[in-house]
Amino acid sequence: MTYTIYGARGSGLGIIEALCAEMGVDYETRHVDVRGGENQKAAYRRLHPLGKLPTLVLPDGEIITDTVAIILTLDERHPESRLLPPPGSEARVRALRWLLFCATELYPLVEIIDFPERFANTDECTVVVRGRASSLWRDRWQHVDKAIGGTPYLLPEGFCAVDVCIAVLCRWDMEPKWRQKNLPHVDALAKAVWNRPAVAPVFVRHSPDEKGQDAL
Ligand SMILES: N[C@@H](CCC(=O)N[C@@H](CS)C(=O)NCC(=O)O)C(=O)O
Repeated sequence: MTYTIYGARGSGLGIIEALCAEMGVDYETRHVDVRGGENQKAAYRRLHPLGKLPTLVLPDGEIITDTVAIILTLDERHPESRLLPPPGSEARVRALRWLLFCATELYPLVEIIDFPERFANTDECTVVVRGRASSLWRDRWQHVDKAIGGTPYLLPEGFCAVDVCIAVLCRWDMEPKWRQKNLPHVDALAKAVWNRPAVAPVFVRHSPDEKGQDAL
């Protein structure tokens, strides 16, 4: 009954790894060398057709890509872990709303910020496109900040998987000081998540290296 999660340090792997640690399920991680282009090679593309991370492989070999699909699958397989509030509850509606906000309005900007050349055909355009995505990234986070109930988690009902998504995503393309000043609720939520006993060691593993660089 071991889950296998593919990803890289500092990537969305941290979300799935932290959730598996919270649930106390057996899992192993497989490092994908994004800087070396391993994610774009045929072997990894057999798992994820676009070469993105993270990818989860279930104990029976079923492959799941995309963070929301992974979270919903884990929630369904381990309802006792309450990764998300129970089906039919108002809290679940709010959790799904902000989970999807993270997945559809925030996460796609990361590809533009990390790989602007995929969206522009000159160096000049690349700089403009990256700058615009980065500014949208900061604007959109303001909506997450306003939505946080402040317990310190998103929902007054308590911790859920969306908090982990927020705590991982808010580390990207954002100086900690800027986050603290401009997104005080996101910052407090992230610190609470990073300090959870099961999550803390995962977050240390996913912190930037001594040169301040992520693995991507
Ligand atoms: N839709 C995917 C997006 C994942 C994604 O963009 N992951 C980044 C790393 S955090 C990635 O794979 N970047 C490498 C690339 O785009 O080639 C999800 O929700 O998991």
